[in-house]
Amino acid sequence: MANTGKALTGDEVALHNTRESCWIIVHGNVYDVTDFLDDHPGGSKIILKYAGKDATKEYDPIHPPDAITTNLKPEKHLGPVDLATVEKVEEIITNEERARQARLAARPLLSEILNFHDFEAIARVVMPEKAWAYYSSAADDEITNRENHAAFHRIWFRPRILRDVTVVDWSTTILGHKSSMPLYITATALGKLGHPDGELNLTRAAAKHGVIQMIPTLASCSFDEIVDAAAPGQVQFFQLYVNKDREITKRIVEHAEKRGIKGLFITVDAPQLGRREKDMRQKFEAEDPSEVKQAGQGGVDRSQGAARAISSFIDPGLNWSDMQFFKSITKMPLILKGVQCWEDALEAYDMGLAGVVLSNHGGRQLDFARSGIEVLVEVVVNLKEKRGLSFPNEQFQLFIDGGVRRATDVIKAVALGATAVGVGRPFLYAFSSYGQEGVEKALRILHDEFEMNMRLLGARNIKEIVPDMVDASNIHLHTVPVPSDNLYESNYERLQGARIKET
Ligand code: 173
Repeated sequence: MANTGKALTGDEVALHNTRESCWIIVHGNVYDVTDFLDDHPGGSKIILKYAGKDATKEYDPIHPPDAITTNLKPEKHLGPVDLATVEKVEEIITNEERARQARLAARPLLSEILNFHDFEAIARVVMPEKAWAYYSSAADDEITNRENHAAFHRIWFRPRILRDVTVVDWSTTILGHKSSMPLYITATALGKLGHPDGELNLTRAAAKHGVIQMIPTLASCSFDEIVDAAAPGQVQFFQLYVNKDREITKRIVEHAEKRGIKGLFITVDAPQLGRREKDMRQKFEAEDPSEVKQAGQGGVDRSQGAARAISSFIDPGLNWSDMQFFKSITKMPLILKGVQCWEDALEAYDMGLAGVVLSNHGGRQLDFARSGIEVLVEVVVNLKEKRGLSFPNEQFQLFIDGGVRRATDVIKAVALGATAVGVGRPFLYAFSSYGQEGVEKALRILHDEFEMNMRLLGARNIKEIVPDMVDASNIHLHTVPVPSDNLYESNYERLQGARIKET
């Protein structure tokens, strides 16, 4: 059926409610997804549940907004529906969901939240299970995920005393743009899984606190929505997943530049998405197991969790020679996100890029990749030795992300030469449990931590946070206790000691 331009009615759409003819409504538009059913990475079952109906509520949290329009041929876009004529989809609230909503309603006041760990603890129990699984999951045995945090424990301070620290100032510039702290909100996908306003929670809170937000390629809100929500003059960066189709990438990059984005962070650590088993298991439970198994033998693999399902467009062929292409299509500073050794940082410098993010993607890609803070140390040493650079450096900026939970973590990174650090999950947890106010509270917590810790360290401004203020001599030693391996250990019962028999 061709799009005639006249709005369809709910009754017309409702007729197409079978596998043979399946129409769905998303955001007031009708799509014929009959031929797409078997290609849907999330399986056909979930689409058929909404056949002939409005699927917007189910669609929104787990798809980037343009997923349906880019995946379906234009002739399958059947045009608008008169929403007044569409029957509301009856929401079935499970007992589990009811219990979750009760926990959400009973969450502590924001004033009782003292640190980032508190947000995480609350998020874990108030988020929908699927959303928690997706955000918190990491690759394989999640060793790198834990190491990201643990690595900061191997760095200790050497504070200076008897300096007048009445006034302390931790504001800085990132890629030449003012930031109230040496920290930015890094890119994380699918914000609406955690909260209906998704990434806009971050944009609005960032505006109030003068921090920079990096907009993800795979946001739940559209790129333009996020840019439109920014306050006048608010600085935003953009994280790019490079599409196999370079024309699409070119369009995205040019659009970002036109909309005023101030830095392009090209993700280079995800030619294939890592195995996040917590996320994958959700999928197994949600789908008809026979369908999942079948998919293993050819066809669309539906066993891979939410992230993998929507990442197939990412180009594993991306390589160094593509950098020339990026230089030719944009004047935005180019930064590689996901560099994991000094050799690649040096290469990026030699290519004239603006910087690198030393990152392992929040432990979500290669398990046993080292932490960003550890890699920072070797990058600073080698770029000094081989190119005479000192850090922080205006021309070639070093960033790290992963495991940051305290202002002291940020201060350690700055002391070791980073311009700024990225923080991802903690802000997701903050808005998943408290919306925009949660993110604002998280930023206020950091503010207070910076003020106190800079005083205690004897650093009055960012320039005074120098390498001599930290002892990172153990950073490369991975001899800290191996984090307990919960997956393995939970399979075993504890040995019992002598016990008094109950009578
Ligand atoms: O870490 C991620 O989950 C991620 O970067 C991603 C990539 C592709 C699709 C969704 C998320």
